[in-house]
Amino acid sequence: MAVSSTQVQFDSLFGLFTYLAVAVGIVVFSLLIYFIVKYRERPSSRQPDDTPILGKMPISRGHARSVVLTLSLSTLIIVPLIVGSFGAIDNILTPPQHVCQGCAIEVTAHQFYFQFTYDNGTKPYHTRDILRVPVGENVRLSVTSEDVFHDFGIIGYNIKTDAIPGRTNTIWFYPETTGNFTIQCFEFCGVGHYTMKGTLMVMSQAAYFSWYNSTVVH
Ligand SMILES: [Cu+2]
Repeated sequence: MAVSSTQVQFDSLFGLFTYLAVAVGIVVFSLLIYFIVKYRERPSSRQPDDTPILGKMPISRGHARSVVLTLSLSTLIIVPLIVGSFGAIDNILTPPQHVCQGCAIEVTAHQFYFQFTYDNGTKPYHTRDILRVPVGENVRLSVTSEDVFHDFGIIGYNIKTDAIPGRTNTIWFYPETTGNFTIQCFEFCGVGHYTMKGTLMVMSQAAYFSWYNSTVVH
């Protein structure tokens, strides 16, 4: 089930990698088994003609055709993976210019929690480990850090980015379904790293905007 734009994109890319890897694996292991059986040692076996022998010039093999074939097949497999990967990176690193009021949020990492600041200045304290967003809207996060390197990640969304002091990394996503998802720091940042968790709460638009409009700026 689709939960967010990023999850759909990365899952389909992961699927492409997996299917191609399985296809290559089947071909490689089938050939391996076939050749093991075909060229097994028998009483009648003799050395192949091109066996290297000390003191003799090796016979040139001239397998240009298999080189061309191997290179073309590898290229055919690798090109879609490269194009898919760069497409996904480009998509995730190009946030929409305009997001709705309430959909641009700053994420500031601290040892050991994430502080979320909404675009009206709201900075929830008592529920500071909850990131609220509306379903069905593009959401843009500007991620930075106050102290050491952290990494902000949303597990179910297959998305994360580094939180680095003095630098802002921007990511975005489009939540497809309401629900709660785990936020976690993905970079060892000190003794409390394991406690550095939060919850992404994807709310219905009505519930989100009534919460957003009820917030007061501290
Ligand atoms: Cu951390």
